[in-house]
Amino acid sequence: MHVLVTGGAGFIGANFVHHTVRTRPDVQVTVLDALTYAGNERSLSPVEDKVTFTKGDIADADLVDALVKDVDLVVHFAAESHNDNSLHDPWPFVRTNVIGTYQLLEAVRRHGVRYHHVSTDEVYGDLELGDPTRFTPQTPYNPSSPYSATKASSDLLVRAWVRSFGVQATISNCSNNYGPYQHVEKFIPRQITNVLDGIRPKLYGTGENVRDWIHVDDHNSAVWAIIDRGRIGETYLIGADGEQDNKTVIELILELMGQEPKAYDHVNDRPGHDLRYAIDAGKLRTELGWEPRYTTFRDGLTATIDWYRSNEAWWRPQKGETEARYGVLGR
Ligand code: NAD
Ligand code: TDX
Repeated sequence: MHVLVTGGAGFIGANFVHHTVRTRPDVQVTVLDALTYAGNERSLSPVEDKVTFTKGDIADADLVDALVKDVDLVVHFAAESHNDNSLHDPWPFVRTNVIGTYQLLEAVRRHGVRYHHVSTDEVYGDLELGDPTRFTPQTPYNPSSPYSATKASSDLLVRAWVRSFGVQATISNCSNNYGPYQHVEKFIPRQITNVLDGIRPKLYGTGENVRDWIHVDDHNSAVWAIIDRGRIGETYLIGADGEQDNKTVIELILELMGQEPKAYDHVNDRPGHDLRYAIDAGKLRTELGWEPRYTTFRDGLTATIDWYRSNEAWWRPQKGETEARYGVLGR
């Protein structure tokens, strides 16, 4: 099997490539990635002799067509992925997440190629604190930010291409990922690298917002379960019962890094900040028999802290520019 991985130099895509090389030596991997500020070719260095890398844009119809015609499967991770950036400048989100997905769908339609679409639980909006409700595949779409609205748009394009054109596609909507190779703009790596730099971690607003954390390797094993055994046209929600509020996560990072757990600052809240996400992954577990391997957040977080400690050369070049961007936002 030959798979085209879009966004394979980003956080989850690079981990997907590592996972695939490790667990499926028979699969040939080609990566298409534009190497935006969020992409990092060095994330693929450990597997560079096993992967073909093309630098390019998923919105480039000719390039996408030329790559898609030679593969059996497209797994689509490429996106503009950061909510804060989407509030500042939504256009790259519309271009990559909507138009880029459109170009991929047209190419897989032309060439009859199987397609898996990687999306987010944020398409469902948010939930109240303390509400027993969790997102299911039946939850109505209700995105809050330009980022989540463009991801919702892309999901709906996929559904329409399945129904109207018979495209062989599946969709997954996953909760918040953590693990190695995540850009330092995101919550967990930002705080770890702040502590390593002697900067106090930054908590948005009151910090009562809840995210449902899953280790990136569990996300990727679920994506493969869906590719292997998922039903065409179906949506699968991916989550590992990992709800934590942001305040608890920051305090845990500080504790695990040997600091005083209250040594953080409250900063300006994110406009429209979603309160709580929570995934019911029952369909994935019962229908496809998937189970997460990282069930203790504390252990997964400890390993992630160790990774950032040991890989300063990977994250250091991003850090100054990222904090400068946050400085402008007052966060
Ligand atoms: P990321 O920002 O770390 O990586 C995105 C990658 O896409 C980068 O390598 C970037 O260079 C590439 N890219 C951006 N625009 C491109 C374009 N026009 N053409 C080609 N490549 C382009 O993102 P991530 O966190 O790895 O997220 C990957 C996917 O998973 C996204 O679709 C995101 O919506 C989804 N997702 C992420 C999370 C999470 O917690 N991070 C959770 C659920 C779903
Ligand atoms: O410095 C910070 N302080 C803080 O309190 C940052 C960067 C974030 N936060 C809060 C905001 C959120 O409640 O932490 C939480 C997580 O923030 P992000 O890492 O920006 O993630 P989120 O907005 O929840 O979106 C993530 O999960 C869903 C990914 O970035 C998306 O790509 C994915 O779709």
